[in-house]
Amino acid sequence: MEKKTFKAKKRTDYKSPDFTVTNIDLTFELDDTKTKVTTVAHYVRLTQDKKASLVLDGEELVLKSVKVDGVGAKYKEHDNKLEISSVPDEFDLYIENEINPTANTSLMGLYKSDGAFCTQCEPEGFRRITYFLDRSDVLAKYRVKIVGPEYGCGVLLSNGNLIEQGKIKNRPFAVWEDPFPKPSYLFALVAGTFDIVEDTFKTKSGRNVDLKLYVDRGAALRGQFAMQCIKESMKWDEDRFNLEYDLDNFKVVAVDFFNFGAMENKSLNVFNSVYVMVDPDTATDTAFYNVQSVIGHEYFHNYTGDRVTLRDWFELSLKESLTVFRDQEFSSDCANRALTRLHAINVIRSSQFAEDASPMAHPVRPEQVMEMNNFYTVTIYDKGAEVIRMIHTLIGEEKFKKALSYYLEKYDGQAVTIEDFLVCMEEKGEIDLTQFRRWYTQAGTPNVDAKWHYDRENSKLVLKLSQHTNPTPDQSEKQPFFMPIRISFLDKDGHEVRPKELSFKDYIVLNESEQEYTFTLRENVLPVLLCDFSAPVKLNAPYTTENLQHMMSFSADPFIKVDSAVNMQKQYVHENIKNLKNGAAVTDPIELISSYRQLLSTVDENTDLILLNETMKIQSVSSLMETFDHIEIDQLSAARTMLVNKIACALEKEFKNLYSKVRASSANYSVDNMGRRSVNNSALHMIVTALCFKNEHSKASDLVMNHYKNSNNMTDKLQALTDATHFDLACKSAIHDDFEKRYSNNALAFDNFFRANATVESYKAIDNVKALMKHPSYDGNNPNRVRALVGALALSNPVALNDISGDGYRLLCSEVKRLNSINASVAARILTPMLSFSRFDSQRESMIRQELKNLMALPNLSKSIYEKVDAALKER
Ligand code: B3K
Ligand code: ZN
Repeated sequence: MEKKTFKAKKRTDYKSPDFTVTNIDLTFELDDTKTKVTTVAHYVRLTQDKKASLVLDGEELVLKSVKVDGVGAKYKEHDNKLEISSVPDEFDLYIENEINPTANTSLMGLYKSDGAFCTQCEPEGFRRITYFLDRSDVLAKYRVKIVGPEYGCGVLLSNGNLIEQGKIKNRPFAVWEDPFPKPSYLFALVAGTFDIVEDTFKTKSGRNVDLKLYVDRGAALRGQFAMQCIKESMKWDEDRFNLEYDLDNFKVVAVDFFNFGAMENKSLNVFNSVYVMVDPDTATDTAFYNVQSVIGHEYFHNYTGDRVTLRDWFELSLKESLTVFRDQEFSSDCANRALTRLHAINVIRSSQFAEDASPMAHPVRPEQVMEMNNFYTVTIYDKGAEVIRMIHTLIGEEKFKKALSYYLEKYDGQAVTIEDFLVCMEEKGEIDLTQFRRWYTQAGTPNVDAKWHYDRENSKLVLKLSQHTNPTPDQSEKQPFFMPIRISFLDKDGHEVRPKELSFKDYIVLNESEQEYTFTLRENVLPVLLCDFSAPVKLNAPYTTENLQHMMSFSADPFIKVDSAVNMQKQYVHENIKNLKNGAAVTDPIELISSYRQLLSTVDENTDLILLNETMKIQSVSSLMETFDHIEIDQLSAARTMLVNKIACALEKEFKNLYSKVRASSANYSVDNMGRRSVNNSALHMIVTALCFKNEHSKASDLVMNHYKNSNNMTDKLQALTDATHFDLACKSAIHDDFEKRYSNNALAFDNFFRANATVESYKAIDNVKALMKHPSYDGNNPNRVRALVGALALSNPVALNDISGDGYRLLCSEVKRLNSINASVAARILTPMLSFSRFDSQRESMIRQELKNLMALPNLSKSIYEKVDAALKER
């Protein structure tokens, strides 16, 4: 059989469109299997070439009729295009076609989600609705008429303002008009029966905005928190960036079948229900925190994305990184700054560094793309947000705000590029970002090495920094990056001292391969580097354990505090992997234990519990993996387990004390309660770890059972469920039974059950996943279920996935194969960890290669999977 290949598009091949559309009138006659779509759009020729034909995009459409200015037109349908030749310079194009929402399992275009009609058009879903210039630089005004299905329908929604509604032959209809021109990827339609949570928001200029949140019937109470978050987001964007909402209504719909988190369609955001539906009984504190962040993110897109949009998809980071930066600032201001920053750093150091080290490594602005859905990545979103944060650090808050307003005003209603944004930042930020632009063009994680010594004669501390970035598959040579390194100094008493060289700022710039800096200081002052993780790099500094302890105790910077503990953990793990291999005695983490003991002994009502919890957390296997080029997964997990056991046993008394002392005041979510519960649950986990290590399983089981019984919220229940499952305690079956009874009819709550079982750190997880795929509450077509079960094994359980039997790989690939024809985006996402086989031993490498080759041979292989597997197999 001929090998299937797909061609990549290149960023530099961008061509402005030959035609544009000024207005589009869409009519939908909804039907489960035969929805009729009628389009009348006004096209205008932009190119000088009078002979150029109009070429439109379309996929899976049944074309019925095409008319140019009311007259049947000459056209050709080929390769997902509709080509209409000899068109005038300006004309109305009439198209009638049919689509089948029920058969659409890809969840792109118009599909049915649990009875409701719903659309997802970003990036290229609109072409699955009708033939169109489905590209982000064609901005048109939309008028949308929706005629409900014959069997009736609660609400009919689209973007903008409702201008008419009524009945046509017993079928309800509604007409919506969006006054803002937009690209097709921001179009949305939702039709179904929902409960509605209603509220209003008064903007700073005094306009009332009508807010509506549409949720599953009977679930309105679980939407209350999300509604609060909408209002909070609107207020925050006014206060921090002076951005006022621009329409009289804002609608959010929660749906159960959704490929990712949510979508920022103009004034009609569509959300995965997981980021809307929360109450203390069914959702964890983390879920509440995430709802706030995602509601904020989509709302903030109204300016950064919708009002100013993208020229083409290579520019995706323009809207995503800026909006992630904005949502992080929102969570920092409205929830907790340290927690938000530490989470963001963790995403970079575990997932993004892994992506940079993988065959799919790409710059924040990629140069070539085969399937755009593969590029909604941690590099484009999260590393991109770190790049925006560096600009913010370099120019400061005031200039950043000025530059952002300038950018949004200058390009309002336009489709622009990262370059346009950077020019605004340069102009209003009074900075030259020429070299800084390498962050957008070079993939890979920079390694920064630091050295220092004290020059007594001149009373100077001399700091030497050097940077080096390893090649990535797309680029063999890397030029030095321009980055701010935030720095502070601690004297031996733990006081912060400031040299005169840093009187106006708290960072130095590293922009060469090697650089030297001098600071006028007394002797015995410790440089504290990369405060707040001021650049997305791997820092290698010769800190002694004593230095790390000192920074952990005295630095005022939450990241430095936590990172000092993390560095001690890493030192221990690295050292003991060596010891394990050489048959040498395993060392004890004495210093780490004494630092933790010290920390725990000072806990009182003034302690920042969120920070305490983050400092005490033992790094996950996934984050530890990113501190190695070559991964020895069994040794790594063994060394990590030893570390947890030793800390748990040494500090059992302290954890018991903490467990009884720190409790949340109620089941409700608040940042304070989240901090309390996180410490209480971590303490429980450590006590259970110590008891199991000492073979006192029944004591552990009693403790966990009590924790479960006494819990009045999902956060605590989930901790008990997870510990019972992971330690295989006697109480496991009682807890499982109760959890199933309570939650198996609440899909989102029950995803926790799938996740807890899929993340057992051993072969057991593979058996669990296989068994639970047959559970009555499991639905292999729903992306949330797939992510909670197979996705959790793939993305959150490297130990089981990489089990030496190869069964983890086989299980994952059989799911990828099944999903290839149902929902290729989800399939390609969960396959990601298998691409980096060259970092593993040869036995695992050859098993993975074989599985990937089998996928490659699939006759109906999707472009999404082809792109990733091809990159992985050709790398070496
Ligand atoms: N812009 C959407 C993501 C669309 C993903 C398409 N594969 C949500 C967001 O980032 O806000
Ligand atoms: Zn976004």
